[in-house]
Amino acid sequence: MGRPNDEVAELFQEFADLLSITGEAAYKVRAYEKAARSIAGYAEDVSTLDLKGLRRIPNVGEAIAKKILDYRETGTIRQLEAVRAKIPAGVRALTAIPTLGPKKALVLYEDLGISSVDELAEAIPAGRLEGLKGFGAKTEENILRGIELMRRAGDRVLIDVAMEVAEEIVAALSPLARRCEYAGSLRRSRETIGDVDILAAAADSGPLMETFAALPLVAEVIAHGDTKTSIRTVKGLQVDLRVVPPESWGAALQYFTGSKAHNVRTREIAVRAGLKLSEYGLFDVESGDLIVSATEEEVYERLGLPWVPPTLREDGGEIEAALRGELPRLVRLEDLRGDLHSHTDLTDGIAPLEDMVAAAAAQGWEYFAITDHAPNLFMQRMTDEKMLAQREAVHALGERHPDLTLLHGTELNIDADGEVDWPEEFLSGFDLCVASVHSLFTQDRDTMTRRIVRAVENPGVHVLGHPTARLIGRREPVDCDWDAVFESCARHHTVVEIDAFPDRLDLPADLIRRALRYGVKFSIDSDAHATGHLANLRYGVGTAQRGWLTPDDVVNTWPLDRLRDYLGTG
Ligand code: DGT
Ligand code: CA
Ligand code: CA
Ligand code: ZN
Repeated sequence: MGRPNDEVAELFQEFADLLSITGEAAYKVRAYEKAARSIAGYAEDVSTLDLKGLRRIPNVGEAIAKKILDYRETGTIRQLEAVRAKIPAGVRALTAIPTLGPKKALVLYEDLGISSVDELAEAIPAGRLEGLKGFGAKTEENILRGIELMRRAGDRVLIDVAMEVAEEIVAALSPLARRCEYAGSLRRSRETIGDVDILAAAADSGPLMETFAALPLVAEVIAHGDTKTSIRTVKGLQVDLRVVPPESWGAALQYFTGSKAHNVRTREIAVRAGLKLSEYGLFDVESGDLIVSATEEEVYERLGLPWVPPTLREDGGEIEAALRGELPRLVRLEDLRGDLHSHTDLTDGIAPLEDMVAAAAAQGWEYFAITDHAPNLFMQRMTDEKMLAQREAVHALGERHPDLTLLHGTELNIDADGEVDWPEEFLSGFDLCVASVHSLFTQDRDTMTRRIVRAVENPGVHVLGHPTARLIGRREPVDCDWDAVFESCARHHTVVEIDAFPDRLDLPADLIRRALRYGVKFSIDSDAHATGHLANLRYGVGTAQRGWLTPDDVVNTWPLDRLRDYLGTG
């Protein structure tokens, strides 16, 4: 089950969506949205707080705190049930389309009787929306893009959603097993996960299968057997548990980690060596004997290969590199010495500066950059005065954290032409500037390329933030000549960010590998808007590994002096 905070946050987000359908005032809708974000990002567990404790959560007042208590007592919120009852399920189905707002969904339902995504996907090309107020060609195109995005995402979930489930199951089963780990795409750190594969080693599978099928997160048992049991969680995610004898652990873990393409290659190598590799183990073909393979290292060794890190197992050249003894020493979470992108409640973060800095200090880092949004993201209401006051506060706070160097930075907005919020003179007052695209995502390729390259060339810009601006399952990456951008980044020493937020993971792994060829340097950043978000860095590291990055490629594994030298800010 999700963290109680996430569950409550989802309810308030839904409440906000439904209220906007019923025509509730915008400020009220926003209040619930803000509360949802605050609750999701709040460090303390809402299920343990009393009314007073709840009211200390930013953006949570008396009324919302009471609704949380109501939820805890009854498992639901009365006001939410009331609006749910007012809004037809058909409208709610339509609002699942990322590019269709609740108001337009209601119009489609009321005026045309459209009540499902499939129906809408047919109605648009059939011209049924023509003449409907507020639905021009551009809107139609947008909706179709949203449907396409949604269909492509299919039933896959973001990596953090799958990880939470996997870790809960591994923790529950480990006491009953010799070994227990998650395998499949999750172990390879793919950006989205189809289903979770859990592998356990035990002499007797019975108790493991029983415990698994009875876990509180199970909504449905799909198949129950001695070697494999599959369940569906309350959130609809499928989890397969396989139990193997301890002597097959290494071969089974290798098999179920995949990818299929990587396994095809390892099996071929086995065949050439007179061996047979399957989920049951590694066998000598002639004698039929099981070659004991308690670890993956042993399996790879018998194949004449060094152990291949799971994040490389995509048949993307890792077998060849392994045979040549040239696998990269991949960057790890422990290598990070700091974070170059974070927000506070001065803009859209939910934690005050002091809390963000304390959380960074607790990581044992050497440096930490605070990079709140610059003024052109108008909703955030930044001003020069606020920014300079924050700088003072950062300097003062720095004295309380002698082991942590605080960098006062900002996240600039790359405007339509590649300009950023402030002139060079003001920019030079910052220790570190991230610049990102936050608007006009659909510019054509040439315009977008010129726009981003211009920002990259700006001497006041140090990091290109979430470069493709994609939101997984919700917004396409911008169209851009990435070779031109990467070439420029390498030349101007502009660092390319790998934003670790699970719905961004931006730059994606395939583009990381492309950028690497230009000698680009990267930063793995949390883009944290709450203290808990620092934990997302693990997904940024996973993505960096899938891009074959070593610590030398990642600037925030470097000592601060080297980083400053590279950026020319020393
Ligand atoms: P997913 O679940 O779509 O995110 O991706 P995976 O890679 O977790 O795929 P999944 O769950 O179908 O299978 C887990 C692993 O088991 C897969 O990476 C490799 C192995 N595997 C499953 N079926 C086959 C198969 O038919 N042939 C081979 N060689 N390996 C398989
Ligand atoms: Ca899987
Ligand atoms: Ca599976
Ligand atoms: Zn941003």
